Formats: sequence, structure tokens, C-alpha cells
Amino acid sequence: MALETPGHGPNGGKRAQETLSNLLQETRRFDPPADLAAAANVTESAYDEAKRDQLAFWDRAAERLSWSKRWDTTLSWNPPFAKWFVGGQLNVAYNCVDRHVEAGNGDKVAYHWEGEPEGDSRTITYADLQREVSKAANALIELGVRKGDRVAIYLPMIPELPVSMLACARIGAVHSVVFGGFSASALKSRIDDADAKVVITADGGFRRNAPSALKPTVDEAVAECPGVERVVVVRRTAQDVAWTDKDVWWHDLVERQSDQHKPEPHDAEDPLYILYTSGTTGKPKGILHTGGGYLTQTAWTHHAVFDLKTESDIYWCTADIGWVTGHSYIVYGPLANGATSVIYEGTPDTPHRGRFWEIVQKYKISILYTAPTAIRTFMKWGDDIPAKFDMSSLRVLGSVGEPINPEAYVWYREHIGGSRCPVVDTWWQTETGAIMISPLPGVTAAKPGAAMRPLPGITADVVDDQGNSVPDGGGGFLVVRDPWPAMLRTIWGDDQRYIDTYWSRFPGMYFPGDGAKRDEDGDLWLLGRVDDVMLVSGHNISTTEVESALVSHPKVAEAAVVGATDPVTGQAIVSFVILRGNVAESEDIAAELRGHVAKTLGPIAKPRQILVVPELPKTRSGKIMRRLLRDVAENRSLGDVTTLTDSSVMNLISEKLPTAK
Ligand code: 6R9
Repeated sequence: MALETPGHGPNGGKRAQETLSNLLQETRRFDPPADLAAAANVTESAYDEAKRDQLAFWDRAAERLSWSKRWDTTLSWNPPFAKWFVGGQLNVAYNCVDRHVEAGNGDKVAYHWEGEPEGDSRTITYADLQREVSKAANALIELGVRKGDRVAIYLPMIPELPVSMLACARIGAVHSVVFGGFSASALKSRIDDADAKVVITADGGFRRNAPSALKPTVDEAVAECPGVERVVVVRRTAQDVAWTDKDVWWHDLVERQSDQHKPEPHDAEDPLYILYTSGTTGKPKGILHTGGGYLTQTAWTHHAVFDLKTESDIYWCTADIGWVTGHSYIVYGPLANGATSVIYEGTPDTPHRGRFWEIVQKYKISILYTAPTAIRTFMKWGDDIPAKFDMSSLRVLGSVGEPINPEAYVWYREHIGGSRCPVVDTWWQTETGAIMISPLPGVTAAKPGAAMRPLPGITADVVDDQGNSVPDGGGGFLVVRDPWPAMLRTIWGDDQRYIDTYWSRFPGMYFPGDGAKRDEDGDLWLLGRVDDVMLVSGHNISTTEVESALVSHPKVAEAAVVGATDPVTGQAIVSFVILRGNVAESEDIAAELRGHVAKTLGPIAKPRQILVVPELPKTRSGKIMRRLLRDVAENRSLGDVTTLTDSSVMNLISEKLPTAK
């Protein structure tokens, strides 16, 4: 299998092809379980149907929702501006809540909410949700929020978070959820950019057994945002809070509202929400999603990719709702499908490292959706921890957020999925709104580490730097050729930036910024952001592949690889590794791992340096921040660390430098 990653020089790819011919030589295949395949929601024929008539395929997906008025035109495409289901009207909150109650499923559990403090849990049925969302919608109206107004939501993972989102959707207000860990300045810039009129927040949330305050951050941000009229505060931790004229307690405002609210229909293309991508440089990008197309694709993909059986499955997506995965696969997709989900407030190691598996056992979770970063952490903690719990309820496992290393995939399948559950590696972005490339659990013979094929209705391709489709066995840039229902409509307030960022690199194609490879069978392997590709002695080498080689060594749990300037080779590979729980750091570990990479990938991919570290810098959504590691490897002062989960990690890593081998 050849590596032909994007960028850098005319011959880099070709030479890499010669020397790195065994990169990601992965021969393991996992067929779908026979019983799952026999009863699967979606079968092979969906690909054919979508190929025959893509728009008719999406029409059928949209028909799974409840519309007040049917659309006249499926797609109006004025590149790169798309409108889906034009003329159609629906209410997103009605689709997520009321219609299930009206269908007689009011007593069905929408959310099992599990707080971080043990024993702190709540069960919320669809009928409960209907009352809560109606009250919150009435409260927003009382505060003067009208259709089209923006509401910033800065909450921990508590039920008021989805309730607030749905209340906005119900009245046609546009929510902008800001992850509860962001700083005052990050919150301020997002409030400003969206020109939000109301902020919904809490006194604090629970993190690692301790209350952690949110309100002071909001006070600091709102002090500089004159456009904010009111701040609604949920009491979660009962910490002392400062109080301003703008503040109102959620329980004072919302509890006294009527639990009846009539949902009005909204146009399919009315804005539903803005979600900011962290953006490493410059102003964060406000990704705009609209109601009809977004709900169509999140609901359909949730039904298809997880094979959701509404009657019997208990579904758990471990993401934070402040991230797009939580928007699409905790709130909108699952609720549109009438699913029963679990929401967990806390971290995986509170109060012990088996907390996730205890939750799987307690609620008999059957579908679990998590991220490679979490899986590698569990690998590091050791196989014995999940082994203590009964996880026989699980039947489908999902992964999202980063390329999943084949070894992590196989570990997940074996130690969490009992070797019987298919693993779906789902590629998508905030901008795509919903899953784009993924195996289907009842159809695909999956390869560990590969996202496999574009879903039915999606036309993704891999192109070279001229925009020509590469042959099987080639690599290059991932692109999407046709518009899709859940695509971003623009960057809030900045159409030009939307055009420049996504539609200019390859005219007529959407460029997500990721590198990819198409193997001899035509299956897709995602190689991470193209900015992360290294150029070593004229060879393009993807960080993902070297990381996967390191993680395939039995002593390694996690690895991050960067290219650092090198006088001889242009860039040299520097690796940061976390060892598995039971492995002691030894003198010769660096040599051992270098040898392993050379053997797996070829001598050209051998890291110049290997540093054993206790932690890696991650974004709040769990992605490794290679940019900061590059700063360390090149002895520069650190760039922007505001999106980091824990900035003390960088000190721990820097301390390791003098011992670099
Ligand atoms: C959903 C989400 C998007 C970026 C994307 C890519 C990376 C996500 C992936 C994956 C390889 C997967 N990514 N899923 N890479 N395989 N299955 O993560 O959205 O936070 O916007 O990030 O994440 O690089 O471009 P977002």
C-alpha cells in the first residue's frame, strides 16, 4: 500500500511510495456479525439506491421526520451555497420531543442522566422533556427572545443543556453552545461574534469530585459584552456567586412557566445553531447549521451507522455536548429517532478508572460512541479494569474525533466489545454536521484504522494536488464532491471566509483539510490534518502512520509525532509516547521503539527522538495538539494554549526534554 500524502514538492510522494510501501499494511478484517447483518436497519442496497438518485435518497431520509409543510425542491445549489428541502417547514424540537409523546411514547426514557457525584442521577422521559422544553421556551419568550435571536449557552453536562438547546430550536432562536471549559475571553469573543442577547449558564459543575465554578467566567465575559441583556443561571453546585442586574435564576424564571407551548413551524433553512470551531489561529469560525437538512442527516446517520433499534437499544455517546459530536449524536440525532440515551456529567476516572464500564453495566448500554483518545487512555490503564464489569449488553461500538490507530481499534473491539461488536470508525467534522465516512455495522467487513467508504448519499473522493482523483492505492487530499444535507451553510457573518476556507483549494469541491489514502480495495484511510504531514528527506510522512506504528508496540499506549526542523533532513520525526500502565520506563526504550518503527514502516520513518511523557496536550474535544509539541521539539516558546484541557501538561512534557535521546 502506498503513501502519497499531500503537499511538499513534486517527488516527495513518489519516493515515499518506493520506500514506505508497507505503511499501514493491515490485513485484519472483521465481518459484520451474522445476526446483526440479518436484522440491520440499512443494507448494501442503500448504496445502490443513493447512487441511482442521490436526491431521491435524501428525500426518503427527510421523510423520516415530521414536516408541517413538505418541501418543493430537495436541493437548490448555487455553489458553494446550498439550500436543502426548500419551501419545507418543520419544528426541530417537535421532531425531537413532541411527536414521540404524541405517538404514545411519552413514558419512554429520553435520557438517563448520570451526574459525576455517585448516586446523583435523573431519568427524563419524553413527556418530561416536553414539559421542560416548553417551560424553557416560555421563559425565553418572557425574556424577549424572538425567532432569529442568538442565545449563548455555557453549561456543564446537565439536563438543562439539551433542554436549553431544544427550547431555542422550538422558538426559532439560534443557539451557540460554548464548551464549559473555555475561558472568559473565548466566551466573550463567541458571544460578541454571534451578538447573543441572552446567556444561559450555571453557578458551576462537578469535575473530578469537586465543584468547579462557571459563573465568574461568565461575569467577566458579560462585563465586556454590552449586547447581552439577561443571564440565566442554573443552580447546580450551590457555590456562592456574585450577582448582577442582568442575572436571573433558572429556577425562579423557568419553574413558574406553563409547561404548554405550541411549536411553530420554521423554514427548513432557518438557522438552527452556530458552533465555533476552536481555530488555532485567528478569529474562531462560527459554523452555521440550519434545521431541515441537519436533522435529516443526523437522524438518518444515527439510525444507519449505529443500527439503532429504538425499542431496545440504550445508547451512550461520551462526548461533551459543547462539541459537535454532542450536538449531533447526544441531542439532535438520537432524539429525532426517539432513542434512549445516557448522558454522563463527569470524567472517566472519577471516582475510579472503571467508571465508564460501571455505567455500561448499570444502564445495560448496547451502543457506545467514544473517541480514540479515551480508548488509548483505557489501554494505558490496563485490560484488567474493563474486565471487572459485565458489558455483555454492548452490540455496536463507535469511534470519532481522530484517526483510530489499528491497535487501539483492536483493543476496543476485544476488551470493550468482547470481540463480538463491530466497531464503526466515523469520519466527519463540525462543518459536515453529521457522519460522512463510516462502515455500516451490518454491511461492512471493517478494517481496523479505516473509515472505509462514504455513506450512501455522500460523494467523497481523494484527489492529488491538482484536484484529480487518485487511483486505488494512492493518497492525497480528502474532498467532498456534492453538497450534503447537514453541511454548514456558511461561516456566521463571513461568506467570503466560508468560500476561502473550504471551497478555494480545489474549485468546485469541499476541502475539509484532511489527508487521506485510498487502498487497493478502494477503502478510505484518514491521515489527519494536512498541516500535520511531515517532510523528511523529501519524503511525505503522515504523523498518523508513525503514531499507529508506535501504538502497535505492546509497551506503548499513546503516541504523538511531529516534524521538527532538522539541518540535515529538513524535518526530523520527534515522538512523544505514553507507556502502558504496567510498563516501567527503561534506558533502552527509545532504541527499542525506534527499531520497531523502522521495522514496521521502514528506516525513513524512524524517529530522531523518542520522549517518554506522562501526558499529551489535548484539545477539549480530545485531539492531540501537535502544534504545541512542535514548539517543544523546536525549543520555541509555546503558542496559544487556550484550547488545551490542562495547560500544566506542557510543563510536564518540557521537563522531559533534557533527557531526550
Ligand atoms: C466530529 C469531529 C474534525 C476533524 C476532522 C479530522 C478529525 C474526526 C475522525 C477524524 C480521522 C476519524 N477526525 N473524526 N480523523 N478519523 N474518524 O471530530 O469534529 O471537532 O470539527 O473535528 O477531526 O481531522 O477534520 P471536529
